[in-house]
Amino acid sequence: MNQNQLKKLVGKKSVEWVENKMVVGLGTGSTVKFMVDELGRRVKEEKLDIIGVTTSNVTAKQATELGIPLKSVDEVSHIDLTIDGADEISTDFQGIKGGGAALLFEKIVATNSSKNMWIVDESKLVNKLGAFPLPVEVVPYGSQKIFDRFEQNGLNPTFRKKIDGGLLLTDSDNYIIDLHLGTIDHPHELANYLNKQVGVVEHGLFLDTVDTVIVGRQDGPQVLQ
Ligand code: ABF
Repeated sequence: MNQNQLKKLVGKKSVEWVENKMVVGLGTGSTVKFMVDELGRRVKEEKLDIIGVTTSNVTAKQATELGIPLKSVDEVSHIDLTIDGADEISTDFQGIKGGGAALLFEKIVATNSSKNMWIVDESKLVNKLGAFPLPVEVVPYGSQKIFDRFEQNGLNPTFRKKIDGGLLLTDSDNYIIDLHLGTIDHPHELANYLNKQVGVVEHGLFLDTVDTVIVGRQDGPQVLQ
């Protein structure tokens, strides 16, 4: 199976954990797209009675088109399970997310969820985080000062650009600075440093967050807990 088929495999598999009356956080990305497709099928064909809470305009559009009822995170009392993708997952279940520039809303939904599940193809599993550039969402005002400070500290920053070369804006009209670190030896220390930087809104280190990971393997979906 190719990468896309592995993503579809885990996207479908993950929906087995969704039960009637659940409030389900819907992540962002191409793997999640397959999950939402399957969720929409179950809502339509099995009359699955759920509420979706989205993390991006892209997912909201897809879910709406499939007839999945949606509410914002502030309109629900709780989120039973959030299913999302990830860019990297280390052997100790730490993650980097935000390749899709939706990390802020993804982390808001994830931190308000009773359970978090990540669905990935096997290419996302790494021994140590860092090969994937770490996304950091920053307020535009003062972002160049943050960029310069990251550069002085050897964090190899780049501004996330659109195809036309302009700076990408997140759903919250912020910028993304990606840190090209290679390896992250102490992710909790790095997260603490980033959390202290005035102007940093959020970062893509999702630490001590996930409960279950479903990995797309050639011999089928592997459930890790
Ligand atoms: C999303 O899942 C993002 O945080 C991350 O970038 C993405 C992974 O992308 P894909 O599933 O398309 O590989 O939650």
